[in-house]
Amino acid sequence: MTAHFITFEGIEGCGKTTQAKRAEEYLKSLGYPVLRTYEPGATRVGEYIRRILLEKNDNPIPLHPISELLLFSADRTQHLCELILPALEQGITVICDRYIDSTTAYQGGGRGIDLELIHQIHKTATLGIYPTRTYLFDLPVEIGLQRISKRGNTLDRLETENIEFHQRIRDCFLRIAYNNPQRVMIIDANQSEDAIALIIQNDLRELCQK
Ligand code: Z5A
Repeated sequence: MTAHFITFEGIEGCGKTTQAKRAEEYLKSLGYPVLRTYEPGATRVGEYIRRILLEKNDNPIPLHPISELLLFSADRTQHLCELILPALEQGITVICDRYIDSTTAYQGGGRGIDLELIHQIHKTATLGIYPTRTYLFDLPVEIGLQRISKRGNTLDRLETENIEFHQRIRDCFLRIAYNNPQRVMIIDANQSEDAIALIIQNDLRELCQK
């Protein structure tokens, strides 16, 4: 298997982290080396950036939407240089929990930043590295937010946004999928964990043969 760059995307509470872990276990059980990672915050610089962006605080740091976009993008470039690219170069498949589609959906769909500007920034921030497969976990926003609220933690700056904000994000994720059918597989996230894991395993098996 050539090393693949696989991303897991979706609204909050959609279950992608649970499934990213299961996909990692599955590929490892087949003998493939895997790096599972996430955005934002997987590098040392990224930890600082994540704190600015997502600190769970009743009084979050005020941020202009463009500053938010650039901080997620800075985290990404650092992540690519330090972790993703070195792994791919060594033939290690990378599973990444959120990547460019989250920026398009949250900062574009959610915040309303011009999508053309976001795509231009992606070209620079990604160093031209795009995923070969993306699993989009699609779920009604109300269910995702219910799952998150069960955790009972203080919410971060994005989790406290209203339901319309989250609905725009879901719609934008779906548009990305319709525009990129070769890369993005939509998964109905309102199924059991086992049913979803099986769908992904079947797809990964095919991907491994390429
Ligand atoms: N963000 C952005 O705006 N722009 C960007 O460019 C990037 C990110 C990269 C990162 O948050 C935030 O940054 C995110 C987008 C924004 N928005 N917010 N807030 P994070 O890293 O803290 O967390 P997250 O990525 O949003 O993930 P999450 O919401 O914590 O969870 P999840 O990955 O979607 O799901 P999960 O942890 O696997 O499951 C959530 C719960 O549901 C958990 O209790 C599970 O046990 C349960 N679960 C899982 N699967 C199922 C099924 N199938 N049925 C029932 N229950 C389930």
